[in-house]
Amino acid sequence: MDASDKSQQKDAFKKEFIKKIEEVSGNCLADASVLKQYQALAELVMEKISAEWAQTNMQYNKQPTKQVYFFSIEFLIGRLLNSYINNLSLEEIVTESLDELGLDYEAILAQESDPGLGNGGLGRLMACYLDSSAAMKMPAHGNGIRYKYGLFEQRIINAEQIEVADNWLKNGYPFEIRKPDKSVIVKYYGHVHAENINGNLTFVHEDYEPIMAVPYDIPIMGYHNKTVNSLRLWSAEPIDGFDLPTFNQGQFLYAVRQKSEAEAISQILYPNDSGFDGKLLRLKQEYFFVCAGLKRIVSHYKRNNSNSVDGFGEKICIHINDTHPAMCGPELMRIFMDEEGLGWNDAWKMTVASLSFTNHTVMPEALEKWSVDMMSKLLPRIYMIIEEINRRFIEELDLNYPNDPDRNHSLSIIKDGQVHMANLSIVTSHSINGVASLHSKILREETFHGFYQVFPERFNSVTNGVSPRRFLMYNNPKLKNLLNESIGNEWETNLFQLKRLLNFINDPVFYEKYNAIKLSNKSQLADYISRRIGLHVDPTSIFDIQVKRIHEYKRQLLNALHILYLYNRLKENPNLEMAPRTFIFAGKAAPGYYYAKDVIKLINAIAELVNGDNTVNTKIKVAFLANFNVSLAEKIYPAANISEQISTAGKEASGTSNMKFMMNGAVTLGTMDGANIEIAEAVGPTNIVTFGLTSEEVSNYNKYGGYRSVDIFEQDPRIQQVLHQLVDGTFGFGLNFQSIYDSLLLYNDPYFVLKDFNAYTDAQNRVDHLYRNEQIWTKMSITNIAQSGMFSSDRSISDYQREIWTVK
Ligand code: GPU
Repeated sequence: MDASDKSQQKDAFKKEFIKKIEEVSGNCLADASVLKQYQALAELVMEKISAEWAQTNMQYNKQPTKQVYFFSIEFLIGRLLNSYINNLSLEEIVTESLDELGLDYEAILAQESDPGLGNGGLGRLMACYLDSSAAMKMPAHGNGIRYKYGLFEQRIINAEQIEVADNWLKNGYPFEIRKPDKSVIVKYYGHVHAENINGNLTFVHEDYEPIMAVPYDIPIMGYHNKTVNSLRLWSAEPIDGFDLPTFNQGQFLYAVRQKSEAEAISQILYPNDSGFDGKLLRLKQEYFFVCAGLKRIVSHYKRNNSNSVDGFGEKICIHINDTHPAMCGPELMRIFMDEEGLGWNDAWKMTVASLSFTNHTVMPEALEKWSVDMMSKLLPRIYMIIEEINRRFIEELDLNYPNDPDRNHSLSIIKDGQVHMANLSIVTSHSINGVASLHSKILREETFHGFYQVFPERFNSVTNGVSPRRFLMYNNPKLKNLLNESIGNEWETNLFQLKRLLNFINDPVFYEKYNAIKLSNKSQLADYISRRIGLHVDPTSIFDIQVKRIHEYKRQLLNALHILYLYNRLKENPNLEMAPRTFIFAGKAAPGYYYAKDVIKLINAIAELVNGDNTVNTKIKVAFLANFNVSLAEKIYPAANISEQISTAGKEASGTSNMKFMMNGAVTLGTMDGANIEIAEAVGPTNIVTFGLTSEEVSNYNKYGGYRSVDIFEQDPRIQQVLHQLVDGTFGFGLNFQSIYDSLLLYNDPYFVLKDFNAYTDAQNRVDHLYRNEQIWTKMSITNIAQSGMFSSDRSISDYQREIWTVK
């Protein structure tokens, strides 16, 4: 755009903005708080989106194409304002105008609450997939729960995690539209009986407890392409006075209790990541968004299809994100049979054609198994249908594999008083996929091997990906500019084009510019660290970062024990030759996961010890940053040198932070696990540092035994020293880490921390040597960016389109 065009647009924008400020605050610009500035900007942007949103919806209705719906109990979308502004190509107009008005764009953006409607990778993946679908003009929408309280806010007090409720809606949320006219009723409890209506056997659900599901829609905007899809989140409310049997004054308290019981359903996100705890309220949540979402999808489909569900299986893809939405299978069957009058076989064909399932973990404790007793009482009709699905499935198995009761038992959906949700998902879906190639292989060969024998054609693999808009372009603008000036901007819509960077792989001028940007990003993070925790860290030190949920299998403990060992070495020899390092951690532990909370305590205790010791703190520092969330993540990746991806091999289904780090030029220090393996293939062995047991070795130890952690302990004096320090009063706050000590020795170290310790310290030494050669390190770093194209979620979405949803 030419200069006079631009200045006209800016003038128009400023006028609109000042008027909006008056509307939302009743004040003139000079008296409006930053919060009001944010609200005004958000509303203005929302108005601009709405026109394109309506247009996209009209197009989808006019020319019904295949529509995909992601059903997920989590959507970790992060802040949206800056993404919207960039996706609308308004960033220059907005930032320059605000600047000319004397306002601070960054401060305005910081007013937005970061919706914590997810625990970690699983929920963030959904947000990246929505982002990519819109970027690729693909009709795909999200369906989930509008939790009133998102994931707790984490504070660190005396080294410990303290949880504070996350009231993200307290100032209102400008990017959602409440649609009470699209509310639906969800039915719990009651009884089902069969009735003969006009000669047809019909199942009638009576005496149920009705809950109202009210949808809120959030626009999901494509990149510079005018496509706006929808994320629909459901909120639970009591049925309003009209539908409730009229109550007299004596029933008032009952009505109030009803109200809070109804609202409880969408009150809070369960804070467990990769863990199942079998609570009734969670089961209510799972049915809640499944039932409400499907009801709306079916009625919308019928509206565009002469009031018939014919062809639903070919036109509508219901994608279930892990097993939390597994009741989509029986619920679709219920709708097709009880509401649409189809017979079992027709309903079944459409259901299986429509459903696909992604599994996200092989950890046995995460596999959902609901008690038959609970499920049959809460959801009598659904349970009935699951029983029938299972009966028919076992009947078919008997036909194909006669006299094989072991197989029947192992694949049964219902057994030992429990409903196995993964089995239900597999039987009701035409596709089952893992999230990285190793993970999919483990699903086929171990976790779901029995199902793989029966349905080999259903098994697929799609490696996860991440949004290059959020995790490269918008959070690392300096790098984005350097890329544009060096290789043009085609990479913005086709991330594989980053390969062109390989032309600069030996270019000293490029190196210099690149390293200046990395340093400046590190300085920004250093400032943040100093503001938040008062710790001064050196931006020229290696930024060695592990950020993710705290979990035994992710082995933050291995990282922590290595730091303690390095501390011991430096105490012995303060002149030890090494590049100074800053170890940075962030992540939340589930509130009831005591072991993980002890690990947080240990990291903070080590930080206290190291940072306060003048003989070592010029060489190493440790920072634990509280309250890891999407916004903090965006600040961290651009500043990283080392990406710690050190899970016990075979346990991390994919990992996605590994990809976000890589895109920002961090070098992976990792085990051969999840997507690390594919990163290693993409960059080649000289551009990654790998170590440790392979998943096969881990699996063999688990199957056949042969690992004794005490043997390692007895042979390795370094390990003896650090483990003693856990319990001998080394740490302040009177802290003692007996539980960790016991798990490593008494309970034989189930995640092979001691087994991999030596390999990890070797790998850390290699990292130190590589980093000290600036030429080599820069080359490694740039190669990682250049090869990160395949980890764009745009690539994942096109894999799903081609292989699973068969959308053109
Ligand atoms: N994952 Br199951 C979660 O974040 N939460 C869960 O409850 C389950 C899995 C993660 C995997 O641990 C991670 O490896 C993967 O990259 C991510 O899902 C997305 O697939």
